[in-house]
Amino acid sequence: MEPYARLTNANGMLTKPDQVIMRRISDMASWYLDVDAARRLEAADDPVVYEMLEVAPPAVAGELAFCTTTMHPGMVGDEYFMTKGHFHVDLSCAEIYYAYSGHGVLLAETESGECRLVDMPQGAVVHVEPGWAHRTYNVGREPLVFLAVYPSVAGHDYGRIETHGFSHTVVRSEQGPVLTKNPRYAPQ
Ligand code: S6P
Ligand code: ZN
Repeated sequence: MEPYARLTNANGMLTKPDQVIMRRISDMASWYLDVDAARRLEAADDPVVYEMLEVAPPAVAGELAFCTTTMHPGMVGDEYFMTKGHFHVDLSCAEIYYAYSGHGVLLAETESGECRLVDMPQGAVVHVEPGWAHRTYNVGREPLVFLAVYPSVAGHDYGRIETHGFSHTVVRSEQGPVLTKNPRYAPQ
């Protein structure tokens, strides 16, 4: 029996997605610390930041969905290219990430603003606990590809991140990627 889908080696994308979503700088320019730098990138060539390929069975209890994310390397000012980040609509839903190639970090945060940074080098398996919002940064020079597996009933709540932000974000430093406070964070 053939596998349901394959991660192709060149770019790590699933071979048979139900849904493909591409996010460019213009989809989230105002989410970066340096909005002017993001707008300049948008005006230049509006680069693709990441692509998501999802296999989504019906949203019924017990079912699992999975998704590969391919994040391109890049910076907006000193901040690494990042995903939008989300809470699951059903806060009881956890998630597992597997880092297939490249080097990322995962920023996870609770509703009360407790914040954790998890290293995601190639081969890492990361458990996103129920109730934690999560966002990924590509902190390497190559594309970052990771697989996410989550209950198909989880749902994705981007609105709360758009309105409140994360309390911290991840920027380049001489010591490597570090957390810095988000001055626009609005506690929930
Ligand atoms: C889904 C999982 C990932 C993200 C993807 C893009 O629960 O966390 O597949 O969807 O990495 O991030 P975002 O925040 O734009 O959905
Ligand atoms: Zn998720």
